[in-house]
Amino acid sequence: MNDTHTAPQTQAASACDVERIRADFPILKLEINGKPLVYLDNAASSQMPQQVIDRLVRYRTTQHANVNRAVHTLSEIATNEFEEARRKLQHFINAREEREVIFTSGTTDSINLVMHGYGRKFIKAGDEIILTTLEHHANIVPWQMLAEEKGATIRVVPVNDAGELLIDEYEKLFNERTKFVGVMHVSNALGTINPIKQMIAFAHAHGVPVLIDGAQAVPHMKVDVQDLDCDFYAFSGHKLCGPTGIGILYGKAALLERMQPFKGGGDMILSVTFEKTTYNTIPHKFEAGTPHIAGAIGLGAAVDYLSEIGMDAIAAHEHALLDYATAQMSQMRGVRIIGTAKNKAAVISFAIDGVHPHDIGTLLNQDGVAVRTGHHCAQPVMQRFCVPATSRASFAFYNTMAEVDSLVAGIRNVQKVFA
Ligand code: C6P
Repeated sequence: MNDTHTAPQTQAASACDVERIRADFPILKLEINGKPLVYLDNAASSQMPQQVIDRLVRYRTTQHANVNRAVHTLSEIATNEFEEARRKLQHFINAREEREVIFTSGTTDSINLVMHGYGRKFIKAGDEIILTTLEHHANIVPWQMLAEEKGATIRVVPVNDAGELLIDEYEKLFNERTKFVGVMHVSNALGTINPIKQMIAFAHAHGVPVLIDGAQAVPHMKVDVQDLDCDFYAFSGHKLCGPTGIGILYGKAALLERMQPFKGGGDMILSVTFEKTTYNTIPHKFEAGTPHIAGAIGLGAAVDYLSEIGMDAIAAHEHALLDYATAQMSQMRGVRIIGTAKNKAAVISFAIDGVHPHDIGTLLNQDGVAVRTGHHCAQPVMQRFCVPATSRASFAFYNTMAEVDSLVAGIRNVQKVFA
């Protein structure tokens, strides 16, 4: 290891008090293959603190019933807790109204809701939808399905060699046929933070609504949907220290009201006859069937937990981890970082000369270091950088500088094995 890179004691790290935070996460005490777990796969799914686990247990053991359906005490408690969770999420992203917050099963479900609810109603033959090269498949495939159904066209914003969107090219794509923009806030494959506020303003100047895939942003920085002025914003609970199977779609009320429901069934109706059904008000119009009540309540507890630490402190600590890891890895001969945008979140995709990414992942796992290897559900990004796959270390606020050292030591070991 280069001796100049000793783990810095950043102010942010102390603001985050990482050792105290780590004590909240039982899973971080695990050993894998006889080594302390170094969990660097947070972009895939983050871990859950005891506070969220306890909240789920309390719900399961003392509060569970179906919501919005009965007058008995438990049903009232469950309904109140479920709606309280919605308010917590509203405040977390600074939505204007709680009815703008829809519980879904995750980012994928949220984007599909917009495709079915907005896209199928308002996108017509000949219309154009702008996406970017960086998008996760969740923000590509639904739009391709729509384009095929309607005879619409998808236009794609290119990226430079650093993995930054070419904003001039984005602006050139707009014309009178442009009817929708879908763009991710932070790239899961490269870590690029996209200039979405600027992109949203440009789209709005052309009367075009914008959906933001915020799956990799909300866990790592303060997101204010009113300040961004986005029309839709999607994210998942399980990347946010919450449960799997729960997520959020934020949508501006005026748009949600004009949209058609995505799924039909109980709870999303006002009245049903065989002649005609009238739909419930938002957000319930989009929440057919029994929701993931525990998931919503658990996610509410997760955002309480994160808010207590503070999203600015989280962002600062993760940035310090990114800088420290980047400084070390960029000096390692035979190691290439893919994605070197100036504005990045704490994700490092990398390749090691002569070693398949899956071998990297397997050998790192032997050292207890969990990274993801593969195309990260972003195959167009892999094609753009001419790689079949990458290895990806993705950090969270509970990671330490010492864990970065373990990653770097693991990479050296991989190089030794394949020398
Ligand atoms: N990315 C990763 O390892 P779901 O599965 O619906 O919770 O999230 C899908 C999704 C959508 N957009 C972005 C930017 C994402 O990163 C993800 C999930 C994981 O990168 C699993 S592929």
